[in-house]
Amino acid sequence: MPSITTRTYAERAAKHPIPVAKQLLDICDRKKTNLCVSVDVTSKAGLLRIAEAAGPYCCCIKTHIDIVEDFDQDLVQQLQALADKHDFLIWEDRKFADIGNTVRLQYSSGIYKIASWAHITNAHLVPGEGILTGLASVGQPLGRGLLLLAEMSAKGNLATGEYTTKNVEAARRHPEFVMGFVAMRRVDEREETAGGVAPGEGADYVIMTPGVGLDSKGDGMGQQYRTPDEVIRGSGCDVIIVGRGIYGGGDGNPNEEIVKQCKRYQEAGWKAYEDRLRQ
Ligand code: S5P
Repeated sequence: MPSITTRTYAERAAKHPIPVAKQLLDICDRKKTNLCVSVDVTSKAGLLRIAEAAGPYCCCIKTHIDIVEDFDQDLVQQLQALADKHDFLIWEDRKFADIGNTVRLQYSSGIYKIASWAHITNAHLVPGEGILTGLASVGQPLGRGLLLLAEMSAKGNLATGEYTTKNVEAARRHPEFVMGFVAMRRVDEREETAGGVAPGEGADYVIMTPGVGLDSKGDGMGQQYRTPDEVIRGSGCDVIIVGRGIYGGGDGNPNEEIVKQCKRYQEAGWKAYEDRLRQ
């Protein structure tokens, strides 16, 4: 059985049991992009402007909806319309981290009603597996997918070693809902090799990787950047997540600069994927 990293996005999409993971892999194949753009701006107009500019070049737009000062339901309706128009998924980077009953309510209710519009969200395993039961009770019936933060990009983070392995083990016990990991490398194959599951025979997890930048190595606040080639070809991850490298920080670059940077990262990410398939 070939390792996951030697299969194309299209081959993986064709066999993927989780509809939203299948959809994401299909978009990567169709649009020839493994770029997820992280839009971390604080205004509704800024978020929509950047999503409109970046939409044609990415497979996914990642939001931090709780930083938007003038949030309203119209924002998510407009974002959903852009997702349909440009063929991308929406990932709300909520990083849930509480007991099952609390995250169930945080995911479904309140002002944001995340589950009603975000195709993907993510969670920490710190509270134990009840967090997965709680989130799945809301997200699974809606066809949503979850990423576990098995590793993180920032300097000195504690998501390492046995904690990372526990994330992969927990994911295997929730195969209908956990579609993959935020991680810095192919954490699932390391576990497969160590745990006696032959590479490729386990579930197909989508590895989405932040800390990607072509011009900078860090931000002075702990973030650490690697290149698309290091992430996709070198470490076997599937999707690059790029924030400030594209939107530029603050209220965001002008549209022409966003388009230019999107094309640059899309091209670099796709070349790294093609090089990986040839390895
Ligand atoms: O380990 C992580 C996990 C995430 S989801 N490190 C991260 O940086 N992120 C997120 O990715 C972070 O919250 C931010 O939204 C994005 C990286 O942004 P950038 O501007 O540094 O590219």
